Amino acid sequence: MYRLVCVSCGAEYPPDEIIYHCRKCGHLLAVQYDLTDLEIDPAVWRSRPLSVWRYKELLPVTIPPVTLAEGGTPLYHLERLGKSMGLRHLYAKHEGMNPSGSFKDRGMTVGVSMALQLRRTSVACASTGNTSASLAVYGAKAGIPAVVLLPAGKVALGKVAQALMHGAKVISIRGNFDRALEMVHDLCISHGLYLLNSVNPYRLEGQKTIGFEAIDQLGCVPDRFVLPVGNAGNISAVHKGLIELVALGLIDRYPMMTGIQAAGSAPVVRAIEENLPEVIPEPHPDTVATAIRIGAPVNAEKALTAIRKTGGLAASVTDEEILKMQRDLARIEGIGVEPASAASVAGVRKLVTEGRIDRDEKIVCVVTGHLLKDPETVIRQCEPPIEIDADLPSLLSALHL
Ligand code: AN7
Repeated sequence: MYRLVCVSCGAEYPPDEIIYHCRKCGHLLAVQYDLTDLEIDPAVWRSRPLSVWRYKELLPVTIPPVTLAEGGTPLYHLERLGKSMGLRHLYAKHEGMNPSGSFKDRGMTVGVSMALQLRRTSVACASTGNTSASLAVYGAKAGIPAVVLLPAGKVALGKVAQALMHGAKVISIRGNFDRALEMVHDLCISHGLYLLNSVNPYRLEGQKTIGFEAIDQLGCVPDRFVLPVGNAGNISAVHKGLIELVALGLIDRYPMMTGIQAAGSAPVVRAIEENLPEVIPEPHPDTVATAIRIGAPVNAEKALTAIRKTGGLAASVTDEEILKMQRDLARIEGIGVEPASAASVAGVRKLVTEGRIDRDEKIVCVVTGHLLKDPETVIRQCEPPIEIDADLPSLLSALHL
């Protein structure tokens, strides 16, 4: 049993109402379960495969879900990279290993399942890329049409390729993500498409399972979760999941929720640093990490709470720091991620250097999307292949042998 509850004024709405904002105060809604009614046995959870659906008692879906085996992503111990920063317990949860190559699949398996449960016949989103790729994939699996709005020219190639190939109606707008989100919201309200951006409370339910899985894989609660922040949905979702685990008595403390943004797109970091009650939107966000090129994060209010309540941190990293970490993850650890994902680990490096992270902490960085999402940014950083004539002497000469 669950209901939708306004995160600000507490107004309640029935779970089958299609609503994205509180009618009384305009804030977002969250799914609230009757935790006392739930029968959750951690041994039963552990007996199921590691996946989003291991935790189905804490998810809103009651029909057979639209699923492609999402979640169950690896948690890597970054031994060498950690050592280079003086950290013994640095981990990366590689969300790029999901079906469409990003953490968004956790949200979409739940969100698109809810679209069917709520008898919606089409779905839509605005996206910096990964949400659109994921929605296209899950729309295809569900057999319903998907409409995606992208900021023209600012979406990484792999993501556009996925949205197109999986059959979404792909619209590029001459404007940024924040404007695309406003437009798709209006479209959904006026024409009944089911909106699957992170204003959708059900989608975020799927994303909270990143935290559940990491705790299960680590065998304990980490001291810190570090996430890249764009629309701030993911950091809020993971925090919400942890609140539920604490309420259920399954864990007894909170990891420090730590959000990392790109320097050119860092309204949440600014709000934390300047102790503002709310985020001031950045009108012209810009960063090489196009996934998190978001100036007006809709979940900022929840993210500020998550960071403040858990004694967490927020920090921004430059594009240079992001790209250096993308290369270091690739070459020192064999982990291929897109720039936005490298931001979380780059943030750790910066915070450790500044002495704001204790070197004994157990730290889980969420690396959110796969390297191949943005091949152009990869190619730009690397030397091109050495082209030679097809004979052995040329090969030996190219290898300086
Ligand atoms: C790789 O696809 O917003 O803070 O429209 O693709 O929950 O927004 C993507 C966001 C981090 C930020 N890493 O997560 C979209 C979109 C990657 C991402 C984020 C995104 P939120």
